[in-house]
This record gives sequence, structure tokens and C-alpha cells, in this order.
Amino acid sequence: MSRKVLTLVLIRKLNEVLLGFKKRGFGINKWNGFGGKVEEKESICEAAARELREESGLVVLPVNLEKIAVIDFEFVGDPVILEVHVFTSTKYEGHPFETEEMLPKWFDVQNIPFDDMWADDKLWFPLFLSGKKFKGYFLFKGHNIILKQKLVIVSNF
Ligand code: 6U4
Ligand code: NA
Ligand code: NA
Repeated sequence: MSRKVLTLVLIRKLNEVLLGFKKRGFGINKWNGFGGKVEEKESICEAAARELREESGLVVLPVNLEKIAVIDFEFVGDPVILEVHVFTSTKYEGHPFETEEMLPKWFDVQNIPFDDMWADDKLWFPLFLSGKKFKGYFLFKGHNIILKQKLVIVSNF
């Protein structure tokens, strides 16, 4: 088994979360936070800020990104585990715009489009929205079926 480190950023206002509709690549046609692969010469936090900027146009200082979760995703038959570092922030600059990869949109926290998101999101968004930090593990069969799951609340990483 090898690991690939990815980032995921969920920008929040008091009662809203910014999601992007993924127009290409992994997770196509799903609403999700913004993120991607960590490159060699950057920290995970720097990667999170960079991917957010590339995919949504929003600028957040890495220091203003709060890590809320690390979630491991395993896919049956695939030796690569995706280690996704999830961050949130309320301190951003700029206005979200559509990019080649993502169409951004604010969603009311009561109205998150779980049916058009990764299946794990409806299981852990309540923890995120209530301000918890957690570690997670999900085993997927294909891209839609969860065979195993684990969520553990932590006080820090
Ligand atoms: P390219 O297209 O090579 O630039 P890159 O932007 O580096 O790709 P990408 O878009 O493939 O990376 O990253 C996948 C994104 O999807 C990351 O933000 C993590 C996120 N992600 C992957 N599995 C997920 C899942 N099960 N639930 C979830 N987000 C997931 O909420
Ligand atoms: Na991406
Ligand atoms: Na990328």
C-alpha cells in the first residue's frame, strides 16, 4: 500500500459553505470542497491554499487554514490510499469565480447537496459543521459504495 496526500478546503461563512461543482477529473460531477495533490516543495497547508486559489479564486493565508480532519480513503483493488487533509477557514479574500475545474457556489448549511457529493460527506459534514476535529477511514467499492467506515473525534492532530 502506498499513500497519496491530498488537501480539501471548506470555506465557511456563519450559515454557508462554499462548494465547487467538479467539471473534470477525479470526482467529476460532484459538489466538493477545493483541493488536490500536495507537490514536492510545499507543505500540506501551502498546497491547500494554492489549490483553493487555483480552483476558486479565493485567497487564504496558510496560517488561517484550520485543520479539521484527516481522512484515509481506500478503494477495493487499488493499492493507493488517499490521505485527505481537510481544512476550514472563515478568513478569505476575493470572490469565488468559475475555473476550468470547478464551478463555485455557496450553500446554506441546512441545504448541503449530499445526493450529489461523495457518499462519505453526509457522514462527516455534521462533525465539521458542529466544529469537531476528527480522523476518518472509508473503504469504497467503486466510487459510490462504502463498505467500511470509521470516524473518531480528536482534540488535535
Ligand atoms: P489534477 O487534476 O491532477 O490537477 P488535483 O487538483 O491535484 O488533480 P484532484 O482534483 O484529483 O487533485 O484531488 C481530488 C480532490 O477530491 C481532493 O480535494 C480530495 C477530494 N476527495 C477525494 N476523495 C474524496 C472523498 N471521498 N470525499 C471528499 N473529497 C474527496 O469529500
Ligand atoms: Na483538484
Ligand atoms: Na493540482
